[in-house]
Amino acid sequence: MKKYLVILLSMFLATGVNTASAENIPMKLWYDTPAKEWMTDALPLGNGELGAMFFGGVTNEHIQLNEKTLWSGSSTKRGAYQNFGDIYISFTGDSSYTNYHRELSLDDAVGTVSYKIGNKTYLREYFVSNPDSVMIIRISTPKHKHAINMSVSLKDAHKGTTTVDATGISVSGTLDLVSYNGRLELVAEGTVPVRTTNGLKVNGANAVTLIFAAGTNYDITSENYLGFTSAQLAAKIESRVKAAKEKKYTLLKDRHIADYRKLFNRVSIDLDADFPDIPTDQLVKSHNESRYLDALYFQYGRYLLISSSRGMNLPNNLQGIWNKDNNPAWECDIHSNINIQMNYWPAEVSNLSELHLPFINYVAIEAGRKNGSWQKLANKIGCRGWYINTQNNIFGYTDWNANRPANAWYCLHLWDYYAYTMDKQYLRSTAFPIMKAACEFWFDRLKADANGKLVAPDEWSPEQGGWEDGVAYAQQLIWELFDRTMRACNVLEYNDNFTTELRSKFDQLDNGIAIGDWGQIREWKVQPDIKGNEHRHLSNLMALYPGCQISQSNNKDYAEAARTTLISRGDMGTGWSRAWKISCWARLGDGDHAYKLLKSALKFTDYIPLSMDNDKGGIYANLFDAHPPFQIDGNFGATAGISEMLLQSHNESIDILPALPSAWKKGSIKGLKAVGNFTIDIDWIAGEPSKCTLMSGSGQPCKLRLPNGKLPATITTDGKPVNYTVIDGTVCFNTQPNTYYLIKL
Ligand code: FUC
Repeated sequence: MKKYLVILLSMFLATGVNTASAENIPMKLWYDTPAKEWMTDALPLGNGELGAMFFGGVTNEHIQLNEKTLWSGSSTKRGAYQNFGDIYISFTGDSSYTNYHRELSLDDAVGTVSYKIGNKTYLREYFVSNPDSVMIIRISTPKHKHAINMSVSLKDAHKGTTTVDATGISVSGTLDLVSYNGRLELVAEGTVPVRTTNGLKVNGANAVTLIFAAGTNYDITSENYLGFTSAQLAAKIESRVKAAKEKKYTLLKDRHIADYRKLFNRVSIDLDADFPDIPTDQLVKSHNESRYLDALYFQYGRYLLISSSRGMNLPNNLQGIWNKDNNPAWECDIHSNINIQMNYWPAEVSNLSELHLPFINYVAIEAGRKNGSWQKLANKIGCRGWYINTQNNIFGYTDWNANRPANAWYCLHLWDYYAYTMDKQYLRSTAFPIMKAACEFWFDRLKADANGKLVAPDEWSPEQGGWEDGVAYAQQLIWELFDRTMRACNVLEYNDNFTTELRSKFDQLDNGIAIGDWGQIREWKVQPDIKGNEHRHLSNLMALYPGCQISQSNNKDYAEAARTTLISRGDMGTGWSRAWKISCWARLGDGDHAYKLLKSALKFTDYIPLSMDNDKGGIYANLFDAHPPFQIDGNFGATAGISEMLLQSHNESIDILPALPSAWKKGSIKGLKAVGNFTIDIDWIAGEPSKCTLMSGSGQPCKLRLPNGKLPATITTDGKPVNYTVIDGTVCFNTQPNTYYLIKL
């Protein structure tokens, strides 16, 4: 009964575009109390650039704000990602409330808070719109007039200027380099706002709409990272607010939901779980076995990516775009030795390819500069090309340990976008020049060891041990870079001296995989691998995931050694480390062990201080991943890991349900993407696939592998049978572009 009430309530709340249907279980986080802590309880909203965390307090509401480019620092100073400020709303009148409900709907990216005071229901709705570039907060009492009495203020998180006028509050200022501007506009229905010392007040309004816009004059395409003057910036923000003010609230909301659903609705997951009738915080604390939570957590990663990675050519940072501190952990930066890459692991497979571009374009712009900091680093050690250090701000400043192999790692992302979309033009003009420059760096840098093998001198295995030649981390990543660049040369029919050198260097390259005396993949050539070392980084398993050199089908010995290494590393770790291990176990085809890691990643915690302990990781009540503190890579890593359990396509073939855990007996996943621009729906029953639909986007030949060497009963397109051959258990058939294929089992 309760379940249907909840579904009906969400249908009521989701006005407009597309109401949630009764068959679809709502995907939402919900609570029966306001948030206490920013990090563990408040709920995130965002449009890729503008972020907000709402608390949902009844008498005092707090909404903390972020803008993706608000950084202190410059091209010569590290700085940190900053808080933008806070909106505070206080409501006057009776404060004894009942029926409190706070939620974040992943189906429409709208937050709501509702409660009753006396016979009046108070409703608040919150969203950050991508089409209108503003945050909207709507406060109403649906069945009552003149019931809203409130005052609002906007607090700048820096020492800028705040001005209040008849309809809004503006803040502006300058940090080390960038200037910022924000405006909060208040639209009251049934009354007019009155100015107070630090904000605005309304008495007896029927409804209030708050519109917030913010920005900085940052511009990554310009040499000094600044695009325009602060006056131009102010005009831009002003016009955004004005344009939104001219639209009706329902129109703003419909436009937002329609835009969001175009991305979110591409993938649905059903793990045969009912909608739970307990709030999400209790679900996390008490129901670690919940299949609903597994599905919700998968979709939450997609929600967070849509909300933090659009528009601006900058990757989401260690906390996506959500950060309340001016001095956050690790500066909330672009951390290159796992974190920023993990943020993008779900992008292609979970059908959000265009959200990969903010990261890819950032790499292409920075690595493509004539004499930027990335090129200078390489030149300084006598090499062409580019590389980066571990810690990076948004102004090209890069410091802390050299992370030369990260140039290869970044290039895997550049290649993957091509591999999933088959966009040759992108490969030719955006990705290939950057991949080529990274290869040239290594042509100049690699040296021959005593056996004549090419090794990277003086490298580190993040983040442990000393520096030495030919560490597995560097060798495995360079192998993947050379492999992808060879493939790019083939696709583009690129054949010159570079290709010849690449081929020959690739032949001589130490592939970074050596099996050690206790059966492990060796991490170093000189330093010993200690059995039982549970270090969070899996730097000697780059070739298992995200790389593809180690796989069960390619080399069973390597796969077995990877298994031994993973067992030694253990099933705990900081948040992101647990998430990474989900994908590693999935690549080894061990669904139950991958599931064990997923449960380890979903372990409830409310621990906030920074800790490197392996037993402190998990998730908070708001489903943010806890390193601790909050670090968003673990959210994205888990979404990628769940995809990896259900579909893999890194090794020439498309593997259906390669690591299905026994806990997910029945279910379906619809809309995942595979290499070759295939979109795939899979249904399974009793742990076995029952039906699979494949949409070929580019007409590539299809090679399909079903679990346990199973073969299809029929393959049809438009009701007609499709001819296929079976080679070593792999089902092969040709496809036509934009055509569906139905595989019955
Ligand atoms: C790497 C990791 C840490 C942390 C930091 C932001 O240095 O080793 O665990 O995630 O990035």
